[in-house]
Amino acid sequence: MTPIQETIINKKTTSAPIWLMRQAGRYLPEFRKIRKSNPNFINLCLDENLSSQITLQPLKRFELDAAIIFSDILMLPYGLNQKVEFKKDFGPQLGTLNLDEISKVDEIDFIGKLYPVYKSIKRVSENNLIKNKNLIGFVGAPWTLLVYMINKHSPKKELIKDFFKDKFLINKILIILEKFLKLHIDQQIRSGATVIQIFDSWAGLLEEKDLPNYVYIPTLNLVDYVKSLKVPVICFPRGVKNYKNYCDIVKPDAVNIDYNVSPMSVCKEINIPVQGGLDPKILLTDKENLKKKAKKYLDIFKDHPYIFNLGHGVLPQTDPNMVDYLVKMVKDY
Ligand code: 1CP
Repeated sequence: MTPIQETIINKKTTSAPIWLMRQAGRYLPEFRKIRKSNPNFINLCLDENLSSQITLQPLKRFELDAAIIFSDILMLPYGLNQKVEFKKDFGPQLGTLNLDEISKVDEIDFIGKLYPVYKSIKRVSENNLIKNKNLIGFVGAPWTLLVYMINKHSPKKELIKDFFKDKFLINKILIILEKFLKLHIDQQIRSGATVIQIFDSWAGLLEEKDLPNYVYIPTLNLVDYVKSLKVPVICFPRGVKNYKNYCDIVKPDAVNIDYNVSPMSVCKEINIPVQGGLDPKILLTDKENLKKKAKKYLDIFKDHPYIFNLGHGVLPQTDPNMVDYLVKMVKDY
């Protein structure tokens, strides 16, 4: 068993494995070099040679326990023929959402469009650097994908007016998303992904009363599906107020917490393995502070199955030496 499987499946607490969200990304000069000559982000994700190289870049530098495949949650709407572009200093920009158009897409079309992602996963899984480590496949949760597909760009703090106006459209999209998210998860696992993480980055935009319809039920369906494939599933419902309720209803194998929740209360209230929490901004300060803040999480979770990670992705302005320091510190704890 890998260290992450020991933590999630055997509930081992003797040492915390570590990987970081956005560990392959703009803070690494070797990534920026590739990115510079590949201005089209979607095409970069679809280049199996480059995307597998990028996936492995952080493993060459740091003693991490997992790689996360270099792709994006928005490859799913792309696979459904909605236009997706990543604009510099703006973020994702999606095209018109045409229900007739996306209803026409079948499994063969979808797998055909995303085939390079699966080939890239296969390549990484065959590389020596991933031996006794996990390769994490991922999807966006239905709610978060719905947000991008209808809102068309990052909601930052709020949704477009009238977001919920067309309930018929929303329900149709949720049904289509469930089908293709399952397919995308299945294909990633068949290609070599050994853990699945479900990112619900915009769960925090919903009021409590809307969580069952848009977050709990659709995510529970996916979690049950991943479990049926005998692969551990980690959920990250960023920004939800009550992580305990979420875990009780959605029942993931592990939960990633964001940096606004109190790790102490989570440790007391939640009895499944926990991942993450540290504010990525701490990596922009100094080593002494980083050590202090990281140690806080390790101390609190010392008798709880815990995977070290952040409360959101590594920021582009992070110094790789700080990441190196953090990984070593967690390993030596
Ligand atoms: O060079 C660049 O400008 C690209 C930046 C970048 C990267 C490195 C984007 C654009 N996506 C990715 C890769 C990515 N995205 C990974 C794999 C690499 C890794 O983690 O090491 C993963 C797991 C994601 C997941 C993802 N994409 C999420 C969920 C996690 C989160 O950050 O909340 C979301 C919301 C996206 C959408 C997305 N992709 C990229 C951007 C700029 C955004 C929008 C974020 C926003 O709306 O504010």
